[in-house]
This record gives sequence, C-alpha cells and structure tokens, in this order.
Amino acid sequence: MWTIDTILGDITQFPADAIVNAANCSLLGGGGVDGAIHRAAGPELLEECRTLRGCETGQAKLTKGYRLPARYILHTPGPIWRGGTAGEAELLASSYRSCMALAAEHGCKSVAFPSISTGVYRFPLELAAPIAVQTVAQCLEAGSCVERVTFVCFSPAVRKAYEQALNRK
Ligand code: AR6
Repeated sequence: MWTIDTILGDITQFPADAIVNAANCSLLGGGGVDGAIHRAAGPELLEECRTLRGCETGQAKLTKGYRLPARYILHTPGPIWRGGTAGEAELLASSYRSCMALAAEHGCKSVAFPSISTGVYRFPLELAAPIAVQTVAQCLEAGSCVERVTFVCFSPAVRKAYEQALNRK
C-alpha cells in the first residue's frame, strides 16, 4: 500500500529518502525552494550540480543530499507558465513522473515534493495541484518501491490546494 499526504513546512528539513528541488535548467541554483535547498545542503551540492550539465524542462537529475536529512535530491526544472498553450500541463506532469521514476531507480521509499512551478514560474496553483496529485497517484498505482509521497507546502494556501486535489481524487 502507499499513501499521499500534505504537510505545512520547509522541505529542506523534511526527512524523506529523497526531496525534490524545483530547479531551473542550469541546475546551478536560484531563488525560492532551490535557493533554500542549496543553502541548507551546503556548497558541495553546487559542486555536484556543476558536473550534471543542466537538465531539460520536465526531466530530472539526482544528487546526494549532503547536509540535508534527505539522502537524495531530485532536481527538476518545471515549466514556466506562458498562458497554458505551450504544453505546460504535460511538462509539469513530466517533472513529477521523472522524479518518481528516478526515486524508484534509487530504491527510495519516501519522496517529498514542493509545489513545482507555482512560485517564480507562475503556474496557477489551482491547475498545478491536481496535475501533481494525479500524476503521483498514477505512478504509485502503476507499482513502485515508493510507499509514501508528501507534498511539503510552504503556505496554508498551497496546502489547501493540494488537500482539495487529494479529496477530489
Ligand atoms: N520548502 C517548501 N516549499 C518552498 C520552500 C521551502 N523551503 N521555499 C519556497 N517554497 P519556486 P518554481 C515553495 O519559486 O515556481 C528558482 O529561482 C514556494 O512557496 O521555488 O518552480 C529556480 O532556480 C512555491 O509554493 O519554484 C527556478 O529559476 C513552490 O515552493 C525557479 O525559481 C515553488 O516555488 C523555479 O520556479
């Protein structure tokens, strides 16, 4: 059996086997959750990221977690919102799928996600939350060694959107 839940909090402190970073294609850090993860993990994270040569939107790459409680970090650049007709929904789903596949490849049982693309990248939260929940649920239903997925929400509004999406599922 598997579970999906939500929590209000800071993903850098969350003790999952893998946490997800809402990165950009350079994988060399930025603001938002990306900046918080790099600060908390320490400078060795940037050193490893430099060896990865970036990442395409909707794909994911793995690093160690360094000073974080998490063993691994799954870095995925979600789509920048351009009005909804540039394939944003499919690219966002692809980010979640890529992270779930990489987590399973590395034997992770627990994975924590932030709300990818809904900050600096401006993907509307009420559209992003159902895509996140449905995509993760499909991956779990298809069979995976991942047993628990937590959406770590940085504000009550984000948590409410993910709870609503979970309740509709
Ligand atoms: N823990 C959990 N969630 C957080 C945290 C945290 N510590 N900090 C912020 N959030 P964003 P994006 C939430 O902007 O939209 C960066 O510069 C935040 O409130 O971090 O995918 C990258 O380098 C929001 O709900 O990511 C890229 O250039 C969510 O995380 C770009 O931003 C995502 O917001 C990516 O933009």
